[in-house]
Amino acid sequence: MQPPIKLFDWPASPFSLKVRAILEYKRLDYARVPILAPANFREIRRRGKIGKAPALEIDGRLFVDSTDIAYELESRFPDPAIIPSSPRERGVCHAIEEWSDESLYFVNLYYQWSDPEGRRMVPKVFGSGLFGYAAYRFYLRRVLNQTRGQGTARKPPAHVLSDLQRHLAAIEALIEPGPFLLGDRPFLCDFALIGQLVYLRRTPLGARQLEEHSAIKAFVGA
Ligand SMILES: N[C@@H](CCC(=O)N[C@@H](CS)C(=O)NCC(=O)O)C(=O)O
Repeated sequence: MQPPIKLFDWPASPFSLKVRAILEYKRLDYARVPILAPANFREIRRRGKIGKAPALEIDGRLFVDSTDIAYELESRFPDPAIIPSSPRERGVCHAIEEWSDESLYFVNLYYQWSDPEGRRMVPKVFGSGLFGYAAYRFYLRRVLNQTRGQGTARKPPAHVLSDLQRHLAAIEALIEPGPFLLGDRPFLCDFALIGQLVYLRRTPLGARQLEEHSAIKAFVGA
């Protein structure tokens, strides 16, 4: 019998998307707990310590950070595997996952939260109530600080665009011959990258850039 699983979920987050895709690939039942509801928001900040989404509760134990969540799920539910068995493929999978989570993510954040076209979409996600407005202001400040601190939001728009185009060219090369990054089965690196690409595709500029990459569009749809 599978133990109960609860996903503290920010539906739009690329990391939540990554974890949901893994849970579904492993055919696990889980309940989604929206973190933007006030009580859940407080609970995740109190129990998760790092205050980020997603977090996953299994059997009453809470795991934070999508990478740690993925490894925990792999150790409890190894079939189908999301970590390659060969050491070299494991290394490549880890490097691509980290690049996707820690580098590509900031370019995507920029196109959602800093770029004027993307920023206009954000308040709708938080709803119209007072809590939604306060949460929007809180996260706007936080995300702008993060993208400036990391460096992406300090670059002029043309510079960020050339970063994005370099990333997309690399992704296109990495998914050849496909259908997945390491061959015929998806691994953790695929779930991480697909989460980021779905997030990017929701932004106006990201969607336009992806139009020029039919192989990437097919990969995201795969
Ligand atoms: N490395 C973390 C990143 C998680 C993350 O940055 N989540 C964002 C949502 S996309 C978040 O909770 N941001 C709010 C914050 O930084 O306080 C993971 O893989 O789970």
